Amino acid sequence: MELAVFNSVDRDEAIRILTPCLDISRWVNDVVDARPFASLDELLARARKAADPFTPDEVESALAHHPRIGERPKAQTTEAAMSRSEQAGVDPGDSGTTAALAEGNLAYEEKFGRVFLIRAAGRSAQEILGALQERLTHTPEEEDIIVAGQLREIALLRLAGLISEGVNA
Ligand code: 2AL
Repeated sequence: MELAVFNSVDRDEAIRILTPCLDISRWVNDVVDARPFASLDELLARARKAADPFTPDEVESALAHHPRIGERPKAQTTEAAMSRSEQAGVDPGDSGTTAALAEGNLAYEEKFGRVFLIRAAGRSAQEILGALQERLTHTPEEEDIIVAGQLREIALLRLAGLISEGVNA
């Protein structure tokens, strides 16, 4: 969608467009109400600013929308399609890596009480597994910072993938 279109759709439609990037209504409303944007850079800068910091409750609720790495969501929603495409580097046919990821996910959930979250786009399954094993050694406080950063990265990549500058920008 071109930025000019995003700038001009009604508020409800703009909310509907942004929500699959990051389902935190404070963030969505902040970005939607800052329209119109003169450039994609300006939109992304605002989106980044509104995503820093998150409250712990915001992180919690946003994480509920992210499936585990290695478990590609099957739903026909924009959000599920984005997650599937982000996990393109994880081959479900590679049973060894899939099993190691499943085991790591479980260990992470037991230690930190929430799903392991990583920006998967552009990362191979081996890289993700390495990051998971490294992050298992962290303290909860260290992980709080990393998880918020990964949520931001995922949201901004999704947004940049949805909105283009357009020919007249
Ligand atoms: C995800 C997801 O859905 N997209 C992404 O980049 N990472 N999930 C996750 N548990 O890290």
